[in-house]
Amino acid sequence: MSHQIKGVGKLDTAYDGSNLKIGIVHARWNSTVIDALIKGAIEKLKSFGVKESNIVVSSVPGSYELPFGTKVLSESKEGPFDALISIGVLIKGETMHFEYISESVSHALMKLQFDLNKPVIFGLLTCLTEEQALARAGVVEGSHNHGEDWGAAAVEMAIKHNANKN
Ligand code: DLZ
Repeated sequence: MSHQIKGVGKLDTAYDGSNLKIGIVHARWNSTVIDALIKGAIEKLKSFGVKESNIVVSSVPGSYELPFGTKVLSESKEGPFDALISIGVLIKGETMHFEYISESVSHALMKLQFDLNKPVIFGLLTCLTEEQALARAGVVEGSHNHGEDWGAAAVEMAIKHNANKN
């Protein structure tokens, strides 16, 4: 038996993402880590057949702006989107209000998906150090890129949600 510790695990089915439109909203703080996470998410979306032209990427200053930035993109003329991915990196050492931002952004993103009635994938890394953040973005040799999980989660949740609407 193989043990999967990190990542979204084995998917139930080979999802077809070729008709999906996905919005990615990312913060610009900690850009090395952010760039790697976005790349991982986009590569995974494309591996499910999501067309590059159907992936819209938009940025906000910092993670605190993610919930509102995600709402703005979702309601913009760029949509409608089947799912959104909100990506940010909070590093405790760099912010006195780490706990406040982490908690409020987590709650706001959870609530947003019910308000929008569409999946909003939680791509917020909350790390104690920059090394941890780099290791969660696949930047460190042999480490796992969580952005890939978020891409896979977006496709799975979009397809499950769309099937429920029809
Ligand atoms: C202010 C701040 C700090 C200190 N650290 C981070 C961080 O590690 N990651 C991040 O995404 N954003 C950080 N910010 C910016 C806030 O999220 C926000 O952009 C500002 O407080 C303006 O509302």
